[in-house]
Amino acid sequence: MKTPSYLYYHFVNLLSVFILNRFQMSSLNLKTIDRVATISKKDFIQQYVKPQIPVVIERLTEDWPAYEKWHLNYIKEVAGEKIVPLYDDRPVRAEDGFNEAHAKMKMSDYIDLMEREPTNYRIFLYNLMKEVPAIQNDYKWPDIGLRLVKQMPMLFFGGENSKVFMHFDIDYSNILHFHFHGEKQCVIFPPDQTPFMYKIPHSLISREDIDFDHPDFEKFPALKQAQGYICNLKHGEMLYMPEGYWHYMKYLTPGFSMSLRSFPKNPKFLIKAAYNLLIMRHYDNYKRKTKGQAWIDEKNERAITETHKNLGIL
Ligand SMILES: O=C(O)CCC(=O)C(=O)O
Repeated sequence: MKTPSYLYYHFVNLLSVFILNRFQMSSLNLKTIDRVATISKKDFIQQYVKPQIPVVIERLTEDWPAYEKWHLNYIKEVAGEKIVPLYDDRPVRAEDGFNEAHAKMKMSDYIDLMEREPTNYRIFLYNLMKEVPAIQNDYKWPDIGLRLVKQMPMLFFGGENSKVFMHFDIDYSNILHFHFHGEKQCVIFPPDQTPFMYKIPHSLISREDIDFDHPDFEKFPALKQAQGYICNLKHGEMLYMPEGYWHYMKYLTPGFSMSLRSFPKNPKFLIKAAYNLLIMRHYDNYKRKTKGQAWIDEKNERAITETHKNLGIL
């Protein structure tokens, strides 16, 4: 005869297994990214660049004028009159060109909107420094052992809760991603995790209906095998993302970021970058024009069927 205490413990046991399973089933396999306050050039190269491991450097910007200045009110002051391109999180459609903006607004109106309420409008890859050359004096090229591409860096802005879809960059660069004003969460995956990412063919993105905060493992079981990293970036902190890393970013509060880049060293990535720039994006644009939405739908479908076929998922 089973005693009440036996039944009680059995019940608690089952409940904890259930909770544990649910927990494992509902979250991605993510390691917290290493953090250092400062690091020498030699250690950065040895410990992170050579093995291609991400790291957050907390105090790299402390001696930049940007550390004091780069807040949204300053951007409003220097760039408020500029008309900026905005992107929301709508899925790619055939009628949109490659990286075509969804709306335009005066920078000051956009900053007011961000400060007033959560908005999913973001500014993606905008050359604000070309428009407002004065802000070029606010940052320094870090002497960190990477040969950085000395072109004007792009800036990214996002309102509270805005999300940058999971993607990797067309040139597979090493990226130094600096964040200002607010707090941002970054979820990143090394390029060798691509088989699990439901990559859309002829593009740089994962399927857009994947919610990387709460992935649906029934529909996207391959994601259970993906092993990535996570960090939260605060004002002035820099995330080093090695070559070709997938990244999904979520602005926890309104803020903005700047990326500096260094071309990939891995010859495989250099070839892929050249292919993406010279062939892939033109081919994709051509197919969108000639096949329309059917091309987008076909690619979305293939992201699932090809992923599952390659991994032997029935
Ligand atoms: O955080 C953002 O808004 C986008 C950043 C990004 O995708 C990049 O630096 O490549």
